[in-house]
Amino acid sequence: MPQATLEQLRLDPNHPIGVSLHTHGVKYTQMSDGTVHSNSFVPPGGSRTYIWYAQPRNTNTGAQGTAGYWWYHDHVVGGPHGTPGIRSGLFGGLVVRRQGDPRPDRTYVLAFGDRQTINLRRSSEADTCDEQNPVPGPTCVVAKLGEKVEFLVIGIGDDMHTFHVHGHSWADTRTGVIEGTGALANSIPIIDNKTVGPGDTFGARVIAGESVGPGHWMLHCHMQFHSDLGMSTTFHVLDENGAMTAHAGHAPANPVQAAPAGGGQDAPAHGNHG
Ligand SMILES: [Cu+2]
Repeated sequence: MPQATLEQLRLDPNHPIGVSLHTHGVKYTQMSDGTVHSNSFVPPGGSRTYIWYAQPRNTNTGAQGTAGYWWYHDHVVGGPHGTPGIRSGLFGGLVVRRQGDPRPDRTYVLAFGDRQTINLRRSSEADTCDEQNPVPGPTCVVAKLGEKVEFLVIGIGDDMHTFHVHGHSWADTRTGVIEGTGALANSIPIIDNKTVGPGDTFGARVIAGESVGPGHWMLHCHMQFHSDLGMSTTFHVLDENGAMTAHAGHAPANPVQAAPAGGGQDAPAHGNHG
């Protein structure tokens, strides 16, 4: 990279230029922390191997292990916290499973972030699925009817968000799946909306189209002013043949007028006083 370009990237003359890989949740020595603070970043033209360790639980020592839904990100671009690096997309998702954990058919990483973005896009740019040939990716969330779909939701930036998907719900457990049928299993809440703050990560496991069928299901932040500004995409559920169903469109051609309050001849009674 030309020196002039590097200098243009330098936001803080006292901060070195480079990139790094900093992860959450798993174990590493400080030499794999990915910070200027620990001198574990990569200067221009350099390279570095980062080593992470996944660990099982240890009931003898009380160590909780590293299974979970995590993310990794740059920590040095533009400043000691890598804020411009994260904002420009230098992040990703990391799943660590315990042996025997249920495996999904598909995993989508969805970062909810600043300026009402999902994976740094909003409105129509957040959903670029080609209806004839949908290619799964950061801006094309698609699955076939019945597939087990795992969402790894990441909060980036400065705002709180909520992850909400229409027509689907999941168990609020470590894996999104309930094991067993006892009283404890029955006490686990089933949810369809979950708060995600900056740096938070969680997994949500759904069965595509289960009990609701294929279609184009909205997936959005439920902070209303965020969704109104475009923090919304679509979970496309294909039919059993892998075909996209016809899109119903955003509004009916001939909108049906809502029945006025108070009801008319056909309005159902609101109570039974007999
Ligand atoms: Cu939001």
